[in-house]
Amino acid sequence: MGNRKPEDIRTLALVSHGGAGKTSLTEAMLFDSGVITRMGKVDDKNTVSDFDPEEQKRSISINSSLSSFSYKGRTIHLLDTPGFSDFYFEQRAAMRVVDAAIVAVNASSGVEVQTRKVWEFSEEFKVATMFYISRMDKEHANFENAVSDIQGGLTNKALPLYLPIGGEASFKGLVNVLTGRSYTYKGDGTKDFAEGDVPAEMADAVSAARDELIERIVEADDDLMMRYLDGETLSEEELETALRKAVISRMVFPVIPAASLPNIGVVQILDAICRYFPSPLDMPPRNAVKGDADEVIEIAPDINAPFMSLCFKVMVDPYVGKLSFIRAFSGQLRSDQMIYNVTKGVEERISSFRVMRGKEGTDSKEIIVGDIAAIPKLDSTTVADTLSVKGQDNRFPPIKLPKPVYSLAIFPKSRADEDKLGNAVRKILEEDMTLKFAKYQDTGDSILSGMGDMHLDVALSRIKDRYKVDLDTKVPKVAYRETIKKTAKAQGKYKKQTGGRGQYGDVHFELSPRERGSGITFEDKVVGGVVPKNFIPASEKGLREAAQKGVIAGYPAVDFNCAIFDGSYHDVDSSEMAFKIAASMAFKKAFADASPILIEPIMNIFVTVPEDAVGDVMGDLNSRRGRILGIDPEGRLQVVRAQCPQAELFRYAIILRSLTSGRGTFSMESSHYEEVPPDIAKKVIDAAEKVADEEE
Ligand SMILES: Nc1nc2c(ncn2[C@@H]2O[C@H](COP(=O)(O)OP(=O)(O)OP(=O)(O)O)[C@@H](O)[C@H]2O)c(=O)[nH]1
Ligand SMILES: [Mg+2]
Repeated sequence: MGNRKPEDIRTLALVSHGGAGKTSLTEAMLFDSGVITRMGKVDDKNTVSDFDPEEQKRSISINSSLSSFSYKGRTIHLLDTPGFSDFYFEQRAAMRVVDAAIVAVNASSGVEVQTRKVWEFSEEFKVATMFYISRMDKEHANFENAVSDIQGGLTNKALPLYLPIGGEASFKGLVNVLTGRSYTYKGDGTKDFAEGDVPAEMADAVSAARDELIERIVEADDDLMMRYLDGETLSEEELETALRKAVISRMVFPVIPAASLPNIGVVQILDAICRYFPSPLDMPPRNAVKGDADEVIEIAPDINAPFMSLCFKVMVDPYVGKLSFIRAFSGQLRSDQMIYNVTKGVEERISSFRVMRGKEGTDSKEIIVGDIAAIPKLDSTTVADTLSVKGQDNRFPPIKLPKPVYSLAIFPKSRADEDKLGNAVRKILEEDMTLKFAKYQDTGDSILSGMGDMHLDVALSRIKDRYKVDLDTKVPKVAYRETIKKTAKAQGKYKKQTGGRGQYGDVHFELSPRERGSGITFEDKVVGGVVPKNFIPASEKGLREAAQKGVIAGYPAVDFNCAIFDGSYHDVDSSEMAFKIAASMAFKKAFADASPILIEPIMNIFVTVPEDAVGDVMGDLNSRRGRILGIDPEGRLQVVRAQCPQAELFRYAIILRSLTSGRGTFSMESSHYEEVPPDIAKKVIDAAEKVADEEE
């Protein structure tokens, strides 16, 4: 990749709802640009970008996959992202580091839930965007419907640059509405087409689309606008230049119909990428933070500025090792230089820059502004780190991670599995920022959390296949707590007279309820030294330890005040140990008399669904003991706000998918604790007793 100019680089992401055809388009582009000689298929599990065994097992993409290649003198860095909703964060992470995006919209289903999401990313990161109306050769493909769906639901600045010739099984080419040239494909899977004029029956449609497009394009250029309004004919070249300007400034989002499997229209997409998408130099500066201060500075895409890049992806191959994917936002770097990780404050050696094509890579000696490449074996680098050169301390802002919505408790099957688990989990977490792993003190469970059941399924399958760790999984335990509803007093007296020195401790406790979430307080109300000062801390310690284990069902007791107000001691036999035991006895008795209850975590949940699913979602939440707080419109969708016990939500990712045929998304966060209804509390207490009996 030597002697390249940043002007000739195009860095883009393919994004969409799951299955719209991104991976197939990538494959066709690689074929049409001569990089591969045989076109693979997702269903045959032999595409360049779906190379991961987990992807091939499921015939869907799971990770974003980079293909860098040359086409007509340009370097194209293409990130093929996964569209399945559990992996939407990969799409967002990709959108952060590209200059442009192609949103694939399935010609037979139009705008879907995830299409809307990726459109939000397009707006958030302000990347130049084109729409690819995909799978035009499939039955029920309907270009007009897909376009009006986009115009009505996403943006009215999306306008056809090409119109399809035919559709479904008879889809055979496309017409450029600006130039009036038509491209009719042989239909034999090659990229060969015959160029011609507009088919007569399409003349009116092409002319109308042309007028509409030109009206938009000239808005990007005042001079052109004046001449257009004066009725002047604008040259093809002028229109081309203005269209490029309009695409880069997001005033127009061109729409192109195509089909990757029969390879029709893919060349036109490639040409549009080269012609209309920005080079890195066309992009506005990126914000960064200077040193430890919060001072925001701008990083301009200048090849002569100091080298600045962002690591946006880490891939750990069990054989090749770790690869860190970086996007260069300014300057250039050679592989014989050192790279400085500003975020970690560590300098690391670069062995080479890998120019990636799926899982394969070739070595390159340099990287320049606009490039994406992978660097092997940067030990201290993780996702979202800023990589620069020594002496620089500017950092790109951190990435906001989504909260996990689905969790499983995991249990190693054998001792050997337990020993290997730590390493395996560390490796997969390094690659995937949206996975979380934690041991919960409350319940003792080791919990793996992520963005949905598919996400965890993939993670568990990787742990098993790559790292040979066998695990059982269970629905996590609810972190119940115990508390009291009224005040009660009790005495705890521990007295033991054995051979030598005896044991003596005696305390009187009064427990009273405190506000939810306020924890445990301890009050010394002893008068006249009936319990000597030196035994008070031991009494408190005994209380707090006993509270950890609870009284009614073994869950931590919380939110009460304990006052020690009386007691007695023995000159010889009293000890800290004896007072700890006495305190524990007093606590248990008083707690049992103070109307103890179980409380459970309540979540705030936000469910985003199309209007027609709102009723089902509300009905379902009601049946889960949920409380609907409100419904707010969000674009064409509705957000149902509710509170619902956590115990009812462990499988919500799966439930919502089946309720809405995958059209719903949700997020949740902990809110507060509430009393468990008596019938459910009884079941929890009975289950705890059963476990306690088994353990005895
Ligand atoms: N007939 C036809 N089928 C297509 C076309 N493009 C993709 N498909 C099929 O649609 C399915 C999904 O295609 P993919 O390329 O995997 O779609 P994707 O957007 O990469 O999917 P995810 O990565 O899982 O989001 C596969 O079965 C493809 O063979 C097309 O142009 N025509
Ligand atoms: Mg894919």
